[in-house]
Amino acid sequence: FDEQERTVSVVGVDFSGGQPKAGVDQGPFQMVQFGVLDQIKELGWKVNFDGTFPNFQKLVPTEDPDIGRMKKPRAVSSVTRALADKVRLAAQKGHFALTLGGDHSIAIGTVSGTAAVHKDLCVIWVDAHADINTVESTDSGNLHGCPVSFLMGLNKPDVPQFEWVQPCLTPDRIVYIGLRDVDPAEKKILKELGIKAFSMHEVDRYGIGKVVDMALEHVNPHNNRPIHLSFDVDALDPTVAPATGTPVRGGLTFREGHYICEAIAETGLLVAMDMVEVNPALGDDNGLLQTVTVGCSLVRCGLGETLL
Ligand code: Z70
Ligand code: MN
Ligand code: MN
Ligand code: MN
Repeated sequence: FDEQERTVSVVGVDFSGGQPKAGVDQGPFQMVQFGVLDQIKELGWKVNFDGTFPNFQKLVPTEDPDIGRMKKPRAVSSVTRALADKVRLAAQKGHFALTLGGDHSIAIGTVSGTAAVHKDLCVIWVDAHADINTVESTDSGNLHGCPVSFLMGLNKPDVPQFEWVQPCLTPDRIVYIGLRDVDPAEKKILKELGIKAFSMHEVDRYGIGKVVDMALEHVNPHNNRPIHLSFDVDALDPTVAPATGTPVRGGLTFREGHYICEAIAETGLLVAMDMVEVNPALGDDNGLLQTVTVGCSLVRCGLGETLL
């Protein structure tokens, strides 16, 4: 990024319709209230923030019955579609696109938006979950468990509500870090498509430094692809980030999470980041503060904050 381009466009997505628990739509308010925008400015970025709230809630239809197994398909579709436009416009201006969620279904929009501009985009998906269920394979029907299947065009025939989504990800251009709660049907998809995943087992075995090296080498072998980092806060251990909808024990430590963001920022290739699944309504006050704090500091690391 040159001087002129060091602008970050921040989009707050007050949306929870990709999963059943209320409160995750308050994640962006909480991170903004905690001061994430000023913190980013202190790192030397110009911040472009559309602070109008409700930002996306207003797109949620009052009637949204299930379609097949999918829950709230119209809400997820219209919110992610509008979000994709916002992120695309930010990326077209050469801005870093930072999206504060909201549940992880919103990545249908964020990755669509960056991929429309950065043709050779690769994605690093940091999560306890693979979020690659198809509309057929999902047991829960919660669309935050499905965004990757839409981005890869795995739902055939097209679901009419999501026909606007251009398949923009190939199996070699996504890599996972932090997995530990993957559905059997998802394991099958990952195997069949040969998608690289570093679960917590690999983090234990190789250490986070080596895992991030291997992940980058896999998804970005020539160090020339723009990177989109989609960070689900539930990748972190629940002792570090308790205020999230689906905490799973045995996750990334505070430092492992930060190391991932630092090392990816260091490549100079990061063009977009999502920070999702921060749910201030879950857990006690301390857990809330801890989770919002860690969400903000992961964002700062993604934007280049270093220890020295
Ligand atoms: C499960 C599903 C999921 C986040 C839960 C869980 C998906 N595989 N993702 N929490 N962030 O419902 O499809
Ligand atoms: Mn997720
Ligand atoms: Mn998750
Ligand atoms: Mn389509």
